[in-house]
Amino acid sequence: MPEGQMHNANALTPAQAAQYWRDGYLFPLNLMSIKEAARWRHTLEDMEQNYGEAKMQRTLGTYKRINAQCVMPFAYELATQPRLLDMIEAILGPDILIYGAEFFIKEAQSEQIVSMHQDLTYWGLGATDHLVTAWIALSEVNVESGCMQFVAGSHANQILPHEDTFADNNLLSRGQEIQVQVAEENKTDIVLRPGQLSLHHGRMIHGSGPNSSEDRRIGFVIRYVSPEVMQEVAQKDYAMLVRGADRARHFVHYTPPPSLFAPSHLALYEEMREAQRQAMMAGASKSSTLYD
Ligand SMILES: O=C(O)CCC(=O)C(=O)O
Repeated sequence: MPEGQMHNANALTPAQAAQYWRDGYLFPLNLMSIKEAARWRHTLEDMEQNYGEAKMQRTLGTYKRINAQCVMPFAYELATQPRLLDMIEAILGPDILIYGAEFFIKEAQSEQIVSMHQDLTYWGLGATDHLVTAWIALSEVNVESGCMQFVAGSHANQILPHEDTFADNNLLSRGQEIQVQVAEENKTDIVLRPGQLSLHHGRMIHGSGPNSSEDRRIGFVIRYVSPEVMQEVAQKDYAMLVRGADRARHFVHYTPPPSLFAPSHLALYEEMREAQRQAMMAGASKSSTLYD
């Protein structure tokens, strides 16, 4: 095994893993230097500047927000850094699939928010414990720029009722908002410097406020699952095996993208999007710009 690929059993200490299971989240974890984070940001922004919208079936916003790992090699690369997978292994065990990866970007001085919600509400994956999200900061992430807020211990709930608001300034696909009041003092601000990350459980109650800073707030977000997770609403679902083995085979596997927006993977992207749309938009009263 090449040196850089060696698994590091100490990526999280047992105490950190226990803290994740107790609180439903863990932060801040150091993944890369500020300089390295700036390099990934540059790769992202270079793609944004050179995107030829006219030639593509979907807006870049859609490709950034849904399954970026399927069409952007650098997103796949970011999501499979050995040190990051070591952290995930400490939570999920040795068999790891990527369910999805996306960029959550709030432009400078923007009103965009994410209402308080639980991720698993509309994914069709049940209320599983075997899904963890890594949220990597590629810019300064603080209260001013609209960091996430988590409610410690809220993953102990099952999936609670949500209401679809479809609000224009809400970054979620249905603008879904949890129907429980969360007291301000129960929210923890997830402040991260570029290159740090947080982990959160699929039932964690969380959201984020507007970005009133002068810079963009950029998060790269990856959802990892272990093989026992299963799609229960859509007819089929897709995931990429990135460590260990998948003996359950609940997901259709696929290979990493060979190049940016490779035709083979754009076709696959459409298949995946259609399958996942069945779960994401089940029972919705309106269509969503992300899943129109
Ligand atoms: O980026 C944000 O502010 C929210 C992201 C989020 O809800 C998530 O990653 O689950």
